[in-house]
Amino acid sequence: EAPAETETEAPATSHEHTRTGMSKASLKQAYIDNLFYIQGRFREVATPHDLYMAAAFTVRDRMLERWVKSAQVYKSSRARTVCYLSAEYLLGPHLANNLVNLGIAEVAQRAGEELDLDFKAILEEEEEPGLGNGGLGRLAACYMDSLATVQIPAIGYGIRYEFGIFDQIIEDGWQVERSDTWLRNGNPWEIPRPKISFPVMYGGHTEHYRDQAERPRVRWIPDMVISGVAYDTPVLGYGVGNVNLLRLWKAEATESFDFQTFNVGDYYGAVHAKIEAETISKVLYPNDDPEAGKELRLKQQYFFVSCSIQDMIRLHLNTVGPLETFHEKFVAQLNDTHPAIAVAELMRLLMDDHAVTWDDAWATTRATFCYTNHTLLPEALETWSVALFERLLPRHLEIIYEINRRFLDEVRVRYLGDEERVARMSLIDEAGGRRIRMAHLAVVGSRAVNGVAALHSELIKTTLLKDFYEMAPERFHNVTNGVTPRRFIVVSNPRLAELITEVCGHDRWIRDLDSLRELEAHADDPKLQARWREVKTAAKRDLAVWLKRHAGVLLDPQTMMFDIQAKRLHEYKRQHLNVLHIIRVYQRLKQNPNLGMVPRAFIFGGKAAPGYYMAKLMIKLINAVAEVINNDPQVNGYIRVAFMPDFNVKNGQRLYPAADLSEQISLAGKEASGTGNMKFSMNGALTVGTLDGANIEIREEVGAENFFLFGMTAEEVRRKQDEGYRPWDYYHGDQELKSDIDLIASGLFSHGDTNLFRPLTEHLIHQDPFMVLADYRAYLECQDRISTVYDRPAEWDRMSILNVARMGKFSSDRSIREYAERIWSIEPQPLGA
Ligand code: GPW
Repeated sequence: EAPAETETEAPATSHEHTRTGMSKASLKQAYIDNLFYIQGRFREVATPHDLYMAAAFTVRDRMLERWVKSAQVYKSSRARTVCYLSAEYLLGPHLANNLVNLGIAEVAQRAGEELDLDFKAILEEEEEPGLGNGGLGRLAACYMDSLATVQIPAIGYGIRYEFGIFDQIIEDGWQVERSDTWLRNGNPWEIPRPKISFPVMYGGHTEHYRDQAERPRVRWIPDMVISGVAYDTPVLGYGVGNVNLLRLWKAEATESFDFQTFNVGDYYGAVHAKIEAETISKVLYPNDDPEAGKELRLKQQYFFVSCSIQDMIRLHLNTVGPLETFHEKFVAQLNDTHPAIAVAELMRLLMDDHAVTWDDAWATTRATFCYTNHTLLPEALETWSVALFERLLPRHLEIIYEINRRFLDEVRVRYLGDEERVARMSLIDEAGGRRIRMAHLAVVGSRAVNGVAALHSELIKTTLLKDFYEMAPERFHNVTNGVTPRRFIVVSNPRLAELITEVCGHDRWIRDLDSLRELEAHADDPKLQARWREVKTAAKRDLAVWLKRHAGVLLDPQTMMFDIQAKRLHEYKRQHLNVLHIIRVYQRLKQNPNLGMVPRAFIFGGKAAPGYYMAKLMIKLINAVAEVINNDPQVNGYIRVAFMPDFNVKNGQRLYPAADLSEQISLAGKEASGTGNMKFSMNGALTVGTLDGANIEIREEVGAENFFLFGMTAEEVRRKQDEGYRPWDYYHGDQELKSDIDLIASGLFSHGDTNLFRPLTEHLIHQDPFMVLADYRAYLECQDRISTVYDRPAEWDRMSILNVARMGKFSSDRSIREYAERIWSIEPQPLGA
């Protein structure tokens, strides 16, 4: 319950008590102080942004003592520490989350009211750090929250992109990208650490020499050196004293390098070098999968990896000491292959800078890293051309060659004469232009490898990394993804959180999500069902208001089922399958306007990679269908279509609470896990989904009877592909399917233009790599069952309550505990709040 409303403070024994008390009175005083002394404003002339900044500083001040204390305790106890290496952190707004994790959300709200502040407006004012593309980056952010909450000492390392994921606007139905200027007004959550900076080298050549002890050594003479400067953000655990560190690197020109150029009188050259250096952390690559061969991207990866590993070595030498114990102090988790160059970088630093032998360096390296794979899609598997490596990272190329030479010798000895296997397992793909396989580097350089959902981890073992699994099965694991209930229930759906707390009689569930099971006993209670429905309807009303304003679409939260698909636009995620269903319902309604059907709002959100033509065309198609349907008075009382612009964390928090139905309809075997599926379900949406990724485990947990399943299994997909899939046959074999696709092709949704969507319809009929047509009929039948059940509120509400009650497994706290126990061998370091 709410903290006692005391106006007295504990004795002034520390900074926290003299300056940063948690009482309402202290919060009010601090807020007014910050508004004046930090923003330099009287209340009367403060802008909304000033008001937000004062709130942010008020909260940040309250995190610092715990942060400094955590660092102190971790240092003196020489605690084993996880370093999470990730090119992306999709953090979302900090303010509300930090209030919740500090346990002062309610008292702060009351303080705000007494100061006559519009609390909601202040929260809205925050510009979110969008330093990620989608699931992978958001997972990193959830894991940072859970690491702190389950009290594991951790540092998140990444890049402080000046421009994060682009802002999406919709013009004439098309996605238009605008650059994300999140730092424009300053970032109150970060603390720059100009003294924590490291040189990062590129290019040049290597020299082999003998040191004073006549040992063979290598020196890398680069032709460019830049420096990485640390920017630190505290990450607070929920209801605990632990505060972990998110350390993001900003690229700058090195002073010495500047001066060198400056001294020979080349002023413009020096300025140019500065700009070139700063380019490295300028912008996030907006793709879910790698764009082939982009040199700047490789520079970014190496940039943050090199800074991070140098920082780890510095910390180790400062605290524990000898490098032989490096792997006992640190475990480094590679978030996909984006940081995989870390394997070669740690080898290089140990050998070249610290004179460690190859064998010792290799033992340390392999004991330090663990690798998480997040995809099986061939186009998303990262490779870099050997030529580019040679130019940019010549020393790393030598090291990778040597790792490979030694590794392939092991393979040869183990599998005598099997040269095909050797070629398959090589770190170098020799076919068609030599390329470095980053996943192989990550596997060979790691102690453990894991997938992100049970099915995905199985497929890793039987397909992508089969040969590696056969050689060392004990190194392969599964850790099913999770999401943080703090952000995705407490912050985003306060009404639901309050209702759950009331029904359970405690708020322990926020850190022990399994205890949501206590809701099960009440699933059939009509009184709870009525309130449950009220909470859902209120969230739908909020979303409807927002969508009216930002998408110009009017939805009826009272009568309509909110059917939502929100995720990156991708053919494998099959937003077009959803669209085919909408068109089917539309045609049915046109044929029979008196069809008594459950009214539905079809809501989409998601960004397309700027260079992904088909994904952008899918956005246009959704908006084109929306335009026709929303303006057709014959149907628009029953169905409406809305595209939420700029789906990001903030806007996601508006969607999840408002969903009745969650669309998780990727082709089986393609979505490694999915995490949106969990966020929706936690907020009481029922799922229509395939047996893909974590959907399978969600269905297992909530019970098959509380999940709307359709479509082929991964096994059936594989078989059909082997037999030779012919979408053409489905198109001609199903009248309704044909007529839905033909309606798109007819120009109905494109003002008569029969060319606009042709690439999409033709691709479906002739290629259909994600088997939309094969799953179409099953999807429609499933959707009809869904409408039937939605018409029986008691049944639906019961299912919704049971979904929430059984979501315990999908807390990222559980995922982190599994990593800690099974992969990292690391113990919590409890610190009291
Ligand atoms: F290609 N994922 C992502 F595997 O969001 F690297 N971006 C990416 O670049 C990749 C994966 C990568 C997603 C997966 O698609 C999703 O299924 C998964 O839930 C998520 O990563 C977190 O594991």
